[in-house]
Amino acid sequence: MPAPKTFGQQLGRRSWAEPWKIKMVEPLFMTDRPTRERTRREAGYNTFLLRSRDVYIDLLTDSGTNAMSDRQWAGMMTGDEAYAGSENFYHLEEAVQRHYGFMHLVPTHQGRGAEHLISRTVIRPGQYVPGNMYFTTTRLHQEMAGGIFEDVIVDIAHDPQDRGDFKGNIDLAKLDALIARVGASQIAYISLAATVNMAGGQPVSMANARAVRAWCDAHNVRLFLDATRAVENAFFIQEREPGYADKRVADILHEFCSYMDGAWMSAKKDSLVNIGGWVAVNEWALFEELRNLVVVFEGLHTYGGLAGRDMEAMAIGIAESVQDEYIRSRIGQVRYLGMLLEEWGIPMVEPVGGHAIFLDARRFYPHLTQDRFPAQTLAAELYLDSGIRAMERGIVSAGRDPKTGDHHRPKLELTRLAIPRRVYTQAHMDVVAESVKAVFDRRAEVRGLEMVYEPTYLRFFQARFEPR
Ligand code: P70
Repeated sequence: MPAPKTFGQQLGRRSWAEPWKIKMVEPLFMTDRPTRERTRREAGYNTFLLRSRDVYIDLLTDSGTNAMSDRQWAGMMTGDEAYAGSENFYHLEEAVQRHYGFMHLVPTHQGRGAEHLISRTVIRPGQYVPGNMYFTTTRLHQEMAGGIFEDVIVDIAHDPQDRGDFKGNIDLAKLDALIARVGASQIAYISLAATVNMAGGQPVSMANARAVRAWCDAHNVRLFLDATRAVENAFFIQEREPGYADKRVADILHEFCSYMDGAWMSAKKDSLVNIGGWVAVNEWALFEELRNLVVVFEGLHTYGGLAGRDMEAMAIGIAESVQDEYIRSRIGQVRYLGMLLEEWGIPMVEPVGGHAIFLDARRFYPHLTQDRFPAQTLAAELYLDSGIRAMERGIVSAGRDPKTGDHHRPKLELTRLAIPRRVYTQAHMDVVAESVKAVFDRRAEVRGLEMVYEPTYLRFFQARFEPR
């Protein structure tokens, strides 16, 4: 047997490790294959309908699944559970002002609460909302407020094999074409997400943010950021964009946000907490509207549906999330898994993005048409093989066109392996990689699924399937 080598040695460099150690552990349980055959059938072949106790390694989402630090847990104990004016609200406000740079903050229970508020206050029915690829809840709230989503992301975002550095960028020619067609007054705002979840966690460059800002100024259109994974986006700018290698991620994030009129946030991702969100803007009049609406749907404007302790954990999590060594190791772990899979020829979105590996189910199962739900099928197969839980991000997630009632047919038919922050180790990544490989090796035997129950809203959460 040749001498074993660490991963770093295999790559001809020194290995690195996470900048934290583990203080508390939570046992995992492995089920056997006959049990998983049953549990996946009972869950209608939909990983959202599995019980977590039947899951081994849970890569359903990086949302709310983060491990908090000892400081965050200590912060939880300082929760000021006053109905109004909680001290923790002011800590959160200060953290958002310092790191994201927005003046006025409205907390919400999570991201979609914030999407609801901003969509309702800024969209007039019939207006367009151009965005760099849709996100499920974002688009639904825009549509429920009467808006019409228009995809203005660069074309390469739809090509899993294009290795562009900034596949999340907005294509300004698409914005020009839209404005020529409908006029500036018919554009509610530009909806910019960084990174872009549905494109594979792909980043937006600083140059693009700056150019979109200039476009917005020229046409008097507002620009709002989905800041859910903007810290991860800042890491890619530091790594890839000329002039940013020597800047701190914290400073890059601040500059990026300075081009925005405001932002909404699902803090359950970047901010290293299990629940929480916010919307923040610079305009006072808009803030007043948001602050007024939050009391109808979420709670008073100093808690927005959260406990004081949740806001404290978020305030501390924000400061931890912008530390360079933390973010490098977070994205490094995603890349480690990506490197193994790439080496073995597994089809996926490249380059690997910030929060997840996105397997390319079209190339994984070339014999299945999109009507056989290849990405849904792949998630069900992975679960059967090892109890690993992934998420469909293809035709099921895309839903139906509200006008025609037909399926949206996204070019990207992906199965996402999202990596929770500070939760799993490199050994878990090895187990995941080997399971993906085992499923890939058996790909020819797979026949696809049929949808037998379809809910009205965000159907992917509760839809049920049967094997073909
Ligand atoms: C995920 C989660 C949430 C999310 C997001 C972006 C870029 C807003 C939100 C909403 C959870 C999820 C949501 C819908 C379908 C599947 C999974 N993404 N913007 O796993 O925030 O969940 O806090 O309401 O990624 O990607 P929230």
